[in-house]
Amino acid sequence: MSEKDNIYQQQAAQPGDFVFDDRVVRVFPDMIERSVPAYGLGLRMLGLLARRFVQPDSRVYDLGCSLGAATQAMRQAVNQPGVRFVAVDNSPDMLARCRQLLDPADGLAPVEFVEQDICTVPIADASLTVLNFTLQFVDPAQRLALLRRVAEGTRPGGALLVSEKIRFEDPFEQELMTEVHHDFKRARGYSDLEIARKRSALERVLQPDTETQHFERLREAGWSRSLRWLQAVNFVSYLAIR
Ligand code: GEK
Repeated sequence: MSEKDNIYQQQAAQPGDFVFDDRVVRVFPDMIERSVPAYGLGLRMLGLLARRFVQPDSRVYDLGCSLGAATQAMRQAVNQPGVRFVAVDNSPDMLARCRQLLDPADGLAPVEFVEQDICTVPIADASLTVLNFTLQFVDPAQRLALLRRVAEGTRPGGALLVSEKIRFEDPFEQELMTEVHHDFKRARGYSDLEIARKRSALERVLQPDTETQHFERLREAGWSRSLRWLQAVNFVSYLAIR
């Protein structure tokens, strides 16, 4: 059971840069559910996408897996034979908890846990790779190379799912979507102070791209088709096909 996220409630908490440490791990399910509109819907739909795109005897990568929610949604949906899941995260605390939560003896497809930077992890024989709200934390200068490496390690007909917080080119749209997102967080019980502190903690760590940047980079990285398949306010999910 996840604890309630009150990390930014205490007056003493001076936000440094946001890090995925043990304190975040303990509240993570509550934090992401109350911060990312349609996070749960995206996971439920991911199961359906996995059933469509995962190929027999291939690998499925969950890059920046956190507590393994996307891996688990896909494992529960996929019924193709010989599929192996690879769950990667560079936060030791996250991955340790992920290992505890995913039962390797649950009768579903096997999972390999890898504690590594997703920018260096080998990708091979993939039919589906998921970057569910992770690319936004990668150094912008490394994003293209990462997507290219994933493309090179993906079978023909395989897919990539990239969910991200995005930035809008139009200042009016950017401001409105930011406000609506803050309204969403307020409606889920976060105070104005918590919202402001989290925003400042994420400022240097989470660097959102525009939709144009996403589509152009996916094309340059070798993905033949890409499209937006889900959007809730400024949180968008793209599907790219090899
Ligand atoms: C979910 N996908 O629940 N290498 C490896 N892991 C990284 C890197 C990196 N370079 N940068 C960040 N991470 C999950 C949610 S959370 C999204 C993903 C959020 C990891 C980081 O440690 C964290 O666990 C995850 O990416 C981002 O479907 O907190 O907004």
